[in-house]
Amino acid sequence: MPDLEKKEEFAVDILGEESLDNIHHVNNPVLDVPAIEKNYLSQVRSYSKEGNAYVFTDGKAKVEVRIFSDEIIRVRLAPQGTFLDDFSYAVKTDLHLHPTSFSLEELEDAYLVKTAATTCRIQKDNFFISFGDTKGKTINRDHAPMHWEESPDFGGYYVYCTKEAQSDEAFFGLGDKSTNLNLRGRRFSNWNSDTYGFGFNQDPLYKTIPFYIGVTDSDAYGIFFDNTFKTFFDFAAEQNNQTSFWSEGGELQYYYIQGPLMMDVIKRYHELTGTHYMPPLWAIGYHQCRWSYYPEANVREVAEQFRKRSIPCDAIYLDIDYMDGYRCFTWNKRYFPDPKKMIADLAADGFKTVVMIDPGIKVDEDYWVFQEGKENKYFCRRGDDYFMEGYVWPGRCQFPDYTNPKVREWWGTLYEGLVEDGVAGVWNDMNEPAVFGRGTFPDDVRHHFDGIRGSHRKAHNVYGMQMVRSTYDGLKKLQKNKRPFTITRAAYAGTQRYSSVWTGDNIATWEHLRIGLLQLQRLSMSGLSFCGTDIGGFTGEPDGELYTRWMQFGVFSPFMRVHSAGDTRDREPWSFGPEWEAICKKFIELRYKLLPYIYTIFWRQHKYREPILRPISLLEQHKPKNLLREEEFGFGDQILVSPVINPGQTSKVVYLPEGSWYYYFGEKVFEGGQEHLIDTPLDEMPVFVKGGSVIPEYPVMQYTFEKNIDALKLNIYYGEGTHDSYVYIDHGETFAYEQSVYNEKHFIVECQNNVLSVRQHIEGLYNERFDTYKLYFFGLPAESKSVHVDGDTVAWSYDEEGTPYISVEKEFRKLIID
Ligand code: MIG
Repeated sequence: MPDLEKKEEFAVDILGEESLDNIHHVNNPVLDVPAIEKNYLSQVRSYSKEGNAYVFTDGKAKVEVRIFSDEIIRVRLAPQGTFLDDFSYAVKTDLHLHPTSFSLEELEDAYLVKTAATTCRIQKDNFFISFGDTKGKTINRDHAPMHWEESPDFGGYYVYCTKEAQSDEAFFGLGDKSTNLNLRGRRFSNWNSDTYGFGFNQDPLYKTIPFYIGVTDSDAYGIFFDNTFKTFFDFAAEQNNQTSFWSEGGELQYYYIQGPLMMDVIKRYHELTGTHYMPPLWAIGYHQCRWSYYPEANVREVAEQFRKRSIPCDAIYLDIDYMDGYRCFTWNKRYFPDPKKMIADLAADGFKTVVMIDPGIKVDEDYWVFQEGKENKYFCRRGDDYFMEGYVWPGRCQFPDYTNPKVREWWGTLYEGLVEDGVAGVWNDMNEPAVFGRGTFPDDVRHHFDGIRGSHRKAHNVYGMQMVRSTYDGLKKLQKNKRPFTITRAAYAGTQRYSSVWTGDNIATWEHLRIGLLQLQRLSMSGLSFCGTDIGGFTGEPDGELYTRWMQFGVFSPFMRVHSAGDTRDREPWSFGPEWEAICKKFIELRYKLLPYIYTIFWRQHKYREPILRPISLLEQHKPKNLLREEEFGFGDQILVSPVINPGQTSKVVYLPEGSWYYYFGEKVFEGGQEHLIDTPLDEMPVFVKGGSVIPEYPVMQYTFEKNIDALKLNIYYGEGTHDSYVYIDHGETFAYEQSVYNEKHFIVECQNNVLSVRQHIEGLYNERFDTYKLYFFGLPAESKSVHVDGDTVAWSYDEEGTPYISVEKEFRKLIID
């Protein structure tokens, strides 16, 4: 409370005796305003139960501990006792999470909130919060009570959480960071930024995924700090024994996600934030992009070359130059006089057309998009109500406020013309948002934030996500329930529900090939499985070797697209001469052979929440050394690759997880659980198939659905033990799979004492056109002689390479080779 006497003294002091009469005007008792400093929770004084949550208080501040499931618990802090709106762009709105049971137990020194799997302990005397299993083991604990500091310029608080870092703990996650997989010893910030030609360790980049996983060999847990303001993470960098995260505003709100395996944590993170829907099949083929292919003759020429050279390709991209003066949703009629015809011709030849759309709308009174946006007040405004204006490609622009649901709805309808023209997919760029000169919007820009309101400080990191969300929703309606294909550069946690992503403007260097390898694994662990790099490097000039090695990595990138900046030399697969072309072709063909496998791992991602790329740490966290491996990764469950990322490399040490592994380009089988030296000739790369797998394979096609499949080829690899494999098939286009119109085949392969058996279970309502499987067997013991399928004996056939195969009805139940 201000001390009035003191105040008077103070006034007399600085103003002199005569101004005492005016004391009530000098109403600024500076000395009595509490200093701005960090405040910490003190002691727990009481608690109350509110539905699935308990709210603890130290008398003033409140902490809510809400139970989402047995393994997911959310903690929120209200420094003055009032929580902010419970709203999130990241978390799914249709969450179906429930704990099986939970209870509160009061001990002398603590409260225990217990679920069937997790114990959250709130220490009474200091408000430390910790998490552990139900047997008393602590997995993650506070190093300091949650704290905050008033933010006088903006209101609200800087909010902080500091946890202990164990000496052997490694950290993973955070989206697109261009650094080592293990984040330990580093500090990061999240503020979506247009970072052309970014470097190793540069931070922040384009995306904000405030989710990390802490791992020791025995336990993993996740922390999802769902805060859209500029956030910071320190992984035992400043203090070797502490991990902190904090924000410049908003609420200290985080989800603790229990393991014990990294895979469990990632799946549960997907439960909260969703997965990517099944992409249209063509979206996982090979894509050719360039800034920019124009005019029309150039686009047609590139497409023709692909077909002439028999190099498969499913999509061709039009970058900004297709527009009329960079006005979104228009065509430059000089370059593209009849876009509808061009797109139809390309489609007849098996090419989908994807076009760029940016957020900046040209300030031009004669331009319908600008007119509509202006009339309906859809553009962002500054603190003092001026329109937010800035320069981007079209010149002076205004920017839609995608955090307004009405604006999202409107933006979605703008694609009508492009969809009518036959455009199949949309590429959203510059949505950090990027503004020339100043980088991004100033902080005072106001946003609707779905009715909750906020300045750009709060909306910045979700701007791109909300843009691509509206693109996705719009396309879904316009394309009559066909699955949209969208790609975005900026993202916030949960963006996977609406879009694929790419890593932005990388450089044509070997270092960047490595950065891409790290980024894609990290994105995949952070919920954004459908990700890719600009193969070959966006800026700079790759030589044939770098381009080709990058193409090889591209086969095992969930999104496979070559892209390059306008001022670089040609980047088509044939641009580096016939030798490199032949290798690139071989590898693009490999992508097409693997399509049914890749499609299946997208299904596993969508339905079972499994990340597509799996670093070794994720496959085998129980071996401490594996937490540091970063070049090998699982591409789905059955294929392991280790891209070649150095020039002139003729061999490479590759760690293979437990099990047996078949080298894809030869006969050799390697024992897992150890490292091997693998030859890396230019036309091969370390690719291995796990013993016991069933890998579906399509014949090479020039584009998806070019040919009908008469019989599905399944490659079966002998491997001791019992192994599960899946093959997912649907018609590749609509959301009918949500009504079970798909076919999921589950194969259980058992190999023991030279006997191999395969059982099959089929689920779903889709019936493929083919009736038979051709089963090819690899690594069969010499003793294997006869084949019995559902009781009948079947005769062996052999292909040109001598590989034994049989044809069986696709409904077969059980097969034994002994
Ligand atoms: O200011 O549209 O990252 O992929 O080719 C550059 C032109 C804008 C940046 C994207 C890049 C794209 C380029 N864009």
